[in-house]
Amino acid sequence: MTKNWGKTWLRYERKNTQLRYFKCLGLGNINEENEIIKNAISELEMGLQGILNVLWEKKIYVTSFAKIQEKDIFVIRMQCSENLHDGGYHIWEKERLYLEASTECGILYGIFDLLRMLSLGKDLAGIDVVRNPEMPLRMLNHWDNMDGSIERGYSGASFFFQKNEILAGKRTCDYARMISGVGINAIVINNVNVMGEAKKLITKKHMRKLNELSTILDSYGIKTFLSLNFMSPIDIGGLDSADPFNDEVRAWWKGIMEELFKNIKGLGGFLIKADSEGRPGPYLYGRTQADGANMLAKIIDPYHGIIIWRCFVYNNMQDWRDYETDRAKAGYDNFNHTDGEFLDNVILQIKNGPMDFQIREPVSPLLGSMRHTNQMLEVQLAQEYTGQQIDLCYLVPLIKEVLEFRTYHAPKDTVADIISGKAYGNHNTGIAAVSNTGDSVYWTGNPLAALNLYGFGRLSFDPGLTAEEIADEWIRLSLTSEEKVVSRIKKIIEGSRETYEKYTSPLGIGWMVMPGEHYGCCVDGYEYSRFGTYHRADHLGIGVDRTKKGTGFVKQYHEINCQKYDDISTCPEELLLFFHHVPYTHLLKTGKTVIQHIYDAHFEGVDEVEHMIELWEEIREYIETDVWEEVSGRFRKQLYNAKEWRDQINSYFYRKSGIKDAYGRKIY
Ligand code: GCW
Repeated sequence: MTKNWGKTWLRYERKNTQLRYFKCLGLGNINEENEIIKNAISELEMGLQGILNVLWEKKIYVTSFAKIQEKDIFVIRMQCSENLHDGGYHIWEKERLYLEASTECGILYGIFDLLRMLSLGKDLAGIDVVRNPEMPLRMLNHWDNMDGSIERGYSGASFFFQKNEILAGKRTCDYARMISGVGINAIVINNVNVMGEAKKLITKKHMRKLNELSTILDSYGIKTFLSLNFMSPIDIGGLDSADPFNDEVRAWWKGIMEELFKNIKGLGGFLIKADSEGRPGPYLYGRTQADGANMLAKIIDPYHGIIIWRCFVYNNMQDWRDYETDRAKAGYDNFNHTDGEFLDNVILQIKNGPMDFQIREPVSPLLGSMRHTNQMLEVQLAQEYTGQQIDLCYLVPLIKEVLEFRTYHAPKDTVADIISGKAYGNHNTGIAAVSNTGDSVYWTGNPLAALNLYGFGRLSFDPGLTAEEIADEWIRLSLTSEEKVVSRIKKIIEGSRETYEKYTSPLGIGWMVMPGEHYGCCVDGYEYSRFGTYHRADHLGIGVDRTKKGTGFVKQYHEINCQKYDDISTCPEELLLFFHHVPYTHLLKTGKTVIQHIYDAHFEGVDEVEHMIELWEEIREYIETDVWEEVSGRFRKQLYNAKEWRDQINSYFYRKSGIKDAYGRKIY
């Protein structure tokens, strides 16, 4: 079962470069008893042996910098310096190779980077790099349930929970290694929808095992977070209220938190989904979101705990006949007016788009609009609406688009500036991704989906990396470094997001998926639903009018973006139908009508999947058989899916509009 398990990008395969280094090692003023350092050194040991075939000689360890001997040519030391933030490191070569960091995590990340560079065959001669993580919190959110299932999980069962018990062991270690290897420093282990046994995760019942798990994570510099149920005082505390202003409620939480922080090593804090999709919250008691978050934040402040409060608050009981209410407006409407009310150890977690992880959405207008409130970005690696790890969809380009989006709210105004703390000078900020992992032998079901996990981590550390650089690294570390194969795989991956977009819902309108499961086409699946997810297509046109004259959603953006989206001539065309209702005959900048664009994109999308499959066929002999076959099987399903989407969408809009395809292709 475990052929590839745990290897992914930490394969450490043989490279015949740089042999002159690493004959021995000088450990400077490093505490060798520290668990993170122990793991860092054992990683180095494993890596050097794998990559360079250099054997580790423990006997030449020295414990103080002064005692480093002439022959020690790799020096690791702790050094406080203004240039080095928590997790940052400096690697340079001057006769010897040096690694310096001001924290244990910095040493760990530095070693991972060094091994990555060696694995990639980089020349370390003359190297001099200082690398600091850009985002303070670099987090994965697991939507794992205690029965072992994973909400929106497409990679098998949970490796944190099974049959209502916590799992902690080899797989946890391998996971921790893998994600700390790309700079992840926090994870939420349980689903934001806290149900069943998970409600008891904060009680004594699970404490010992939870500590075992968090201790492993902590030894890789990863903080453990738990999702909380705001109703816990009632559900498990036996109280008759969960009102944040109720003294008994507060006292109850205080007791719970004291126990947790006393007993769980590396506990970072909590993630809360409240007043959202049926999960109750402070609104139930006429309190604000800030009232709810602050009540908990105050209690855990003495332990340096953090409350991450999700902004996914919207009316999920909407009437499709109602053209006034606009779900896209909900995040901003619920939170923006409370700017400045949240305590400093609260972070608002905001999904990248105002709707819900569609293949194309504008950036949430809430990002950056609250100058006096900590914010972090939430993206989704689990491809709920983007192919469910069957269809290939490289998400780094999407995430980068979000990070580079200019909000105009501050002199440094991109989303990356806001969530790294540069825009407003705050420290409690960061980025979180809904994880795409599970107990699959490849971690991510589709072996190629591991690139999204890798890429997310690398970006959270260094958003300046390009999507191409990230893909290149990952392919070489995980699959092959054979040049002609690397270039073919890059071709397959590069445009995969656009390909997916082409054969699914057009021009930013989103949805059109099978209700509930969210895979596969169903054009009207969400058209008459209660979720606020409409395309508003009739025989004349399609799109949601979110302009000033429509729902007014555009007004939530800074004036510059507001104008851009409001004016149909400046609105980016890939988002046209998100912001405007247009006739099918509306002309795009390409000179095509909207309807012709829909037809063309859908035919192209399928052609592109066929091309991906051809490229994958060509490299068969260069890829490990099981990996090749696994991916191949998924490509076949993707092709089937793409054809279904193409034919259903094209037929649907042909039937609605009565307008023929200019090229007379087959439409049903
Ligand atoms: O889109 C919805 C998903 C739910 C998820 C929710 C959320 C965890 O379909 O499965 O619940 O988003 O983000 O809270």
